[in-house]
Amino acid sequence: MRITAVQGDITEQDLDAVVNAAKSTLLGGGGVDGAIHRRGGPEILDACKQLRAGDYPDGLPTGQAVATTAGKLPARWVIHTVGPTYTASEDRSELLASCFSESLKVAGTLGARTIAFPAISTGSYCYPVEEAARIAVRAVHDTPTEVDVVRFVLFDGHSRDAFADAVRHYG
Ligand code: AR6
Repeated sequence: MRITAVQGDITEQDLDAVVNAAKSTLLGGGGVDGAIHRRGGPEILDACKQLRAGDYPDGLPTGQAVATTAGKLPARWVIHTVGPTYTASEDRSELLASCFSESLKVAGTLGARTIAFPAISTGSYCYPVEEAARIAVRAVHDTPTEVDVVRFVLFDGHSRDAFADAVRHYG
């Protein structure tokens, strides 16, 4: 598996699947979530509403993942996952790691071989980016998968550097 960290916009990635840092309602929000729904168009929200009407009436639990169409995005699928909100009083690293391992499992069931991840939980959910990067890269590295390209796509230079460091150490 080839793991890389690049600076860029995840909505422009021409890979099989892009991962969305969703909220558990699956009904859109800000950050990456807002960008994916905006650029992908209403097909993604329609698919999310169907998931809510079907298998996920109470929303998607933290640490789990589910796929929809990618609408107008260059990718084929969006894999939605819900990161934990950071708190110093409780270790939520397993939940964050689960976002990556569960997304890879969903990718496997779709037959996706290439996938882009954002820096899940490091925006609105306040995870310190260096810690999140270590957790993310270790989780990807430790998950048995058919996926052979994993690209972390980071919006800002600081996050890119943190993920590039983690890839050097743990990838
Ligand atoms: N491409 C790549 N990275 C991006 C993009 C983009 N287009 N846009 C933002 N980022 P966040 P979270 C970066 O807040 O912390 C939402 O409202 C951003 O700079 O999107 O998991 C959802 O609806 C940051 O580094 O995700 C949820 O309610 C990183 O992506 C909640 O926020 C993650 O920031 C999820 O919070």
